[in-house]
Formats: sequence, structure tokens, C-alpha cells
Amino acid sequence: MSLYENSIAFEYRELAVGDERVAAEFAALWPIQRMPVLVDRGRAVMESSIIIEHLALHYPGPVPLIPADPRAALEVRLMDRFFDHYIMSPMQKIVFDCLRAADQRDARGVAEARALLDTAYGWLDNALKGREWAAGSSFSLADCAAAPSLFYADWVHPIPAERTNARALRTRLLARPSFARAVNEGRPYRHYFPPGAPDRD
Ligand SMILES: N[C@@H](CCC(=O)N[C@@H](CS)C(=O)NCC(=O)O)C(=O)O
Repeated sequence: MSLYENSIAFEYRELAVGDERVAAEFAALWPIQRMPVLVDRGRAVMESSIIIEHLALHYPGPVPLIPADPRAALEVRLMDRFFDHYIMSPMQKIVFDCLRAADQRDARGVAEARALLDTAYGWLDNALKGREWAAGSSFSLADCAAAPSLFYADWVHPIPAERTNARALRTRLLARPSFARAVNEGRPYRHYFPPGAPDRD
């Protein structure tokens, strides 16, 4: 999304399942082996939020994903952390549990993840009151964190109908061209989604 927002040219490298050479290259770049990783001028930049900070610093464009005002930037970074820790992480807990053998499933951990999502949806719905985007009136880093986390979280633990602000943000993000493009490009891989993807979005 951040690359598309500012039309930053890049070469996409697919982490093709079963390609040992690509897997080894990826592990050498980032032993933690979580995507995405950006390689810029020979240097590996990891963690989505840091990649976006890196792009804002080195490839600024018409859409400033980090506000120039440090006070506004603080709110953006708070929302970014919120989505990563309290929406993305519990969502991933639910998803990864589906990859475990039936006798190794973590029922308690999954129940805790669902409870955390309920709390997070409630807090988010209130925080979004009067906001167009995740951190205010401008699209930002926070929306790059909100989009994928709300997209998948709603699949595994639907955002309740009464959380109208949270649901509206998810809908607005799906209509944002950079995210719509990323969602479309991910369509061929939907069948890999461990719990099974619903027939929507
Ligand atoms: N904190 C990291 C999280 C990265 C992450 O969890 N990536 C997932 C996909 S969204 C991944 O690589 N999953 C593959 C795996 O766990 O093997 C970031 O924001 O970049």
C-alpha cells in the first residue's frame, strides 16, 4: 500500500512456496522470516512500520504517510502500534492455530485472542468517532496497519454490527485504490488462508 500510495517503483519478489533458493535468501536477509522485507540499495529494511518510515524518509511523495507535525505523528504511531499488537496479533493467533494438529490446538490462547479482539474493536470504534481515517482526517501509516489487520480480523472474528465506525473504516479502506490493488493482487493466494476465506471482499 505504501509503495502504491506514492507510486514508488519496486521489484516484487514472491516467497514462492517450495522454492528453497528464495527461502534461503529470505532467511539470510531476515532470520525471523516474516514478510515484508524491503531491500533498498543493498540494505535490508524489515518490519512494515519501519519500511513505511524508511520510504517516508528516503522517497517522500504526495501522500505523507508520517505527518510532518510530530504531535500528529505520535497519534499515527499509536494507532499503528494498536493495529499491529491488538488486532493483527490476536487475528494471527486464531489463524495460526488452524495450522496445528487437532491435539495441539491452543483453545485457551484462541479464546484469549477472541476476547482481546472484542475489547480492541470496542476501543477502536470509540477512537474513530469523527475520524475519516485511522488517525484523523489524513490517510497515514496507521491506515496501512489498519487495512490488512481489519481485513483479516473481520474474517476470523467478525466486527459486530454495532461497531459502526470500525466497520466503516474497513469499508473505506477496501475502496482506497492502493489497498484495493493489494487485495486484488492477493486474490490468487486466498485459498492458502488457513481457516478458509469467506466469499466476500
Ligand atoms: N511485525 C511484522 C509482522 C510480519 C508478519 O507477521 N508477517 C506475516 C504475514 S502478514 C508472515 O510473514 N507470515 C508468515 C509466517 O509466519 O510464516 C511486520 O509488521 O512486518
